[in-house]
Amino acid sequence: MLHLHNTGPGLSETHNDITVLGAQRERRAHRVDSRRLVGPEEGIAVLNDRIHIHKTQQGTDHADLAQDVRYGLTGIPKTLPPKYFYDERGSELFEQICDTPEYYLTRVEHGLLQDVVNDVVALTDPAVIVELGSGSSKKTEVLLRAAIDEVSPLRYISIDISEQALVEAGERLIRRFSPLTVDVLVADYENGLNHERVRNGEGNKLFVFLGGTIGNFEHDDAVELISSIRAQMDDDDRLLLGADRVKDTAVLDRAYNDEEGVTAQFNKNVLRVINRELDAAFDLESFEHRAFYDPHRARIEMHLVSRLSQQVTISALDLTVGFDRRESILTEISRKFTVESLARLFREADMVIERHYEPENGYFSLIVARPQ
Ligand code: AVI
Repeated sequence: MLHLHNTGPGLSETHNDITVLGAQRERRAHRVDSRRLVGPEEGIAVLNDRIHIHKTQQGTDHADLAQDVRYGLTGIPKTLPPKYFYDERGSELFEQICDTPEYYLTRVEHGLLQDVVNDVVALTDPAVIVELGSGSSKKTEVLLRAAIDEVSPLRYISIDISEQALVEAGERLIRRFSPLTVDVLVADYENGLNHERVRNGEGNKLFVFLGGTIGNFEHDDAVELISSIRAQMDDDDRLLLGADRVKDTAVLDRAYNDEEGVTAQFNKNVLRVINRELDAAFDLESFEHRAFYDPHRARIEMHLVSRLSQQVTISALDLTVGFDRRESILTEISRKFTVESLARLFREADMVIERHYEPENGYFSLIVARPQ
């Protein structure tokens, strides 16, 4: 079951409408299924024709990491940017987090997307889907299945820094959906959004930013990111954004402290990355994972806390970092939104919310927005 916030004229959806949306989805999914191409046996040549991989950042990653680590670990308090979680191992750990019973975000967003996807497609009529931070693109399949039709070709552009996950996902998608072409942009968001593949092209574009990743940005950075998506949009283009919502603190705390300890491993993975890439000597056992919800700032904070007073050398930076006992590194924030804070976010990015979908428990939001 689903609620839609009434965000504009003519939008007085009720639960009855949602039932209808579900029925449309079933019919449409059936029709599209019968068009699936498929099976790896159908050939790598076709596959290569329909997938292009573009790397935009070769050579800069390492310098960025060095600069960010020096800046973050010599500052007060110590911080590290969350993007460095996601090497191959980190991306796999994140996929595992999504499967833990405590991490509701992925499941709730996926279910909500299934419920509303036909409405989203009818509203946005995309010829090109541009996804930021797509990772394994699993949820995107729901969207692609609904957006592909018999006559018009669909182009999918995925932007992420995790090359392996992107390429695997791209290959899977073109096997599964026959009229689809894929451009894989191995890039950060800024470079990806400015890529000529994103700037050029016919037809409506639907930009997609799912998973609640917008919450990993401070407010001003989130406004800047949405503004830079907006800068690539024509009047008929749209943005589909997923955002996690403020809810019971215990539910939030559990989601970032799963019993199996996958999130703890994911958190510590940033130290592995620094050890490997910058020849550092972090002892992972001497740091503990700590994540908690701060209701005043409406955000989860994730930290790595030093169990002891220690010095850690980072050879490639010619730097030794001192830690007091219980001193922590802030490794990630994950902001949680209200209907009002989401409205403010889009307003400040000069965008208008056209649809705001949420499940009955209000756990998550999917928003379709257009340029003001
Ligand atoms: C990617 N991002 C939306 C996740 C989140 O929930 O903020 C990353 C994550 N960190 C710990 N668990 C998941």
